[in-house]
Amino acid sequence: MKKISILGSTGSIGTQSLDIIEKNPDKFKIVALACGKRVEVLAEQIKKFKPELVSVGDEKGAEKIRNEFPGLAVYSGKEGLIKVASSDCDIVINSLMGIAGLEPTYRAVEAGKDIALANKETLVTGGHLITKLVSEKGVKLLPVDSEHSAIFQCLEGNKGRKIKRILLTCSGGPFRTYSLEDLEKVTVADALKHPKWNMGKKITIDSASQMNKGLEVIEAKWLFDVDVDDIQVLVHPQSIVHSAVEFEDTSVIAQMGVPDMRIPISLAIGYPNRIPSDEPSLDFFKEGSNLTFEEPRMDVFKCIKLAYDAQRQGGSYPVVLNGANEVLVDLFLREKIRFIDIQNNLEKILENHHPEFNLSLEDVLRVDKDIRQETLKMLDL
Ligand code: MN3
Repeated sequence: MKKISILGSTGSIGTQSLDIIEKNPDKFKIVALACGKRVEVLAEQIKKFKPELVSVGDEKGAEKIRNEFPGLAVYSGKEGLIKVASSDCDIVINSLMGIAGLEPTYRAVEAGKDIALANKETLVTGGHLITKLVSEKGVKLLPVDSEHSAIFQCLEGNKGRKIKRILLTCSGGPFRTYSLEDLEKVTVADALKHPKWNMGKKITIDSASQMNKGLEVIEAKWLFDVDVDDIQVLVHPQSIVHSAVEFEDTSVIAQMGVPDMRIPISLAIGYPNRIPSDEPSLDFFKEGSNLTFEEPRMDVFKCIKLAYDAQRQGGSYPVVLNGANEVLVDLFLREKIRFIDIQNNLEKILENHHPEFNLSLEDVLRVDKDIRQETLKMLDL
């Protein structure tokens, strides 16, 4: 029986994780849950999964839960996230959004917990800190991101073998075939329609701008200890090949399946076991019959190139890339800027950045806070 705590239990990954846990009561038990604002959803989860402690985004929400569940340990804010991250569990699923996931991941690893990581921003901003701590503590860092779960699976049984390239697949998002001019006319509603994956708003916009793939390149660099220049992005609109690894002899091993996040979640929380699924198998004569691969168009979708450059330069660049992107995505969702302004502004911000190196956790959080303010100031907002 594995004891599990979830950061972000009411989001897309959180609820799908709970689906799996509910279907496998002999394998998993919930210890702690943390949510942001969806207090009603959390209340339902508490009734069903009976956690020992919970955390809510703010005190107002925490008060509601305390009134409804007297005797339950209820926390809020960052302190609450850290309580859940270091609760009495075997594995923490981190599906928080954005850099808010970094410190809870750090504290969970510090407390000796295995991590099922769905929060890629953790590694984009603090990859150097987390990977070092993970090896010091001897815990497992298990990717939930479908591409990274694929790479992880391709590498199983190949320990110590030299990787020639990682082939990171990318659906291309809803604007895959657009020109720069077309991107100027994109609306929030257009950008929220992802052709293959149903996800939270931030990651859906990141998929539309292809920044999601840029962040995933950096995530893969840290998870698999490779140079970003040994990672090739393959645009693969069918989302059937979830990623692949090429070895020294040019042999390529790929992982395939239907696009369903419950598969990588199951593997991460069930590891080293696979959890049986009653979902239909991949039909090679239907959705698997026409698999295509294209080169990424980095002249149009500049975010991927900006991410490669930021990681090549290192230091505070990836932190700035991530922090400014989070602010710009939020501004786009609130219709304060156009879709194309996300990448245009990011390009400017990274060009003007004066980097710092050897960042501690505190440094990362400070650089992030500063770039958020600077981004708003630059845009007069
Ligand atoms: Mn992904």
